[in-house]
Amino acid sequence: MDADWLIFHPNPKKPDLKLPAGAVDAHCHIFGPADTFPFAPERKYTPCDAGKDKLFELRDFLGFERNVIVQATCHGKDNSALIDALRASNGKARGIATVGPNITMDELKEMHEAGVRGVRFNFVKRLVDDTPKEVFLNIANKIKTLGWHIVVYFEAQDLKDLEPFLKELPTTIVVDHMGRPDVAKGVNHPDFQSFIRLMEENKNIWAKVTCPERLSVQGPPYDDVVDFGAEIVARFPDRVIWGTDWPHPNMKSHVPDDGILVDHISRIAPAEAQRQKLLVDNPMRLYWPQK
Ligand code: 0GY
Repeated sequence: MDADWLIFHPNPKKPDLKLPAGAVDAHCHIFGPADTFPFAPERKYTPCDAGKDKLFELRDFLGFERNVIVQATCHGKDNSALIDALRASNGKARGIATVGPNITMDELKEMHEAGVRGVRFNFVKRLVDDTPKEVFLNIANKIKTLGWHIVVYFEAQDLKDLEPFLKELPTTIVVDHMGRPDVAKGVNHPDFQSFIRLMEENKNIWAKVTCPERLSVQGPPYDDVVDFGAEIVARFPDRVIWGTDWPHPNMKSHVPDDGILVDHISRIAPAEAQRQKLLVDNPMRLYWPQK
């Protein structure tokens, strides 16, 4: 593990917020354990172990029923730890994989059978090397045939350059962490308003109203991030999902308490009807659709 790695919170508080029945933690990861699922040689960080058992324990403790596990960049394109967790979850977890240009339809179908429902395209330079847009488009055209969607991770300053590419993607798109706004600039700054406009103009674009701990300048309880999540939830109640981001890769400022993160939901989604959509109806539509 990296010398400055912060291990996830050992004993988070019990949330004050009572989650609706069937709530989904729709953004979380697992790391290793490395002796069973070694980290990828091309990784940009080496985390602590944070395996499926810990994740499922946290799910139950916080009051969630289901997880969506997103392949972490430290595992590169080897999705074995993810698949293993999905298979062990008794149908209570779905996955977002990372795949390369040579992935075959047979491999994708096998992942689908395990519970994968999408791929992630990552544009954050400190996490991954560049992938040509044609490679992503080619993957997009393969996975759309399975009804999967695409999760994209980028930072606010990169949206302008990425927008034409996002418009070419043929599936539902889910943007990680609200497009990572610089919260010091406020909700009215053109960068964040560009993201709002993007969602207004493209009905296939959803947002994860996640990671106040990552975006906050002030730290817990993340007052400076509330307006950002609240604005997106209020404007796009049917296209938002939420997740803990456990085990919180690359946090440097502090170790977030997952119970405090859950309590933050009541500030960005103050109405019960909003929370029902954010935590249950929307993620269920995306990851466990009724046939
Ligand atoms: C997140 C954010 C980060 C890391 C990863 O897959 C990853 O390594 O997503 C980050 O460092 O900002 O969504 O967990």
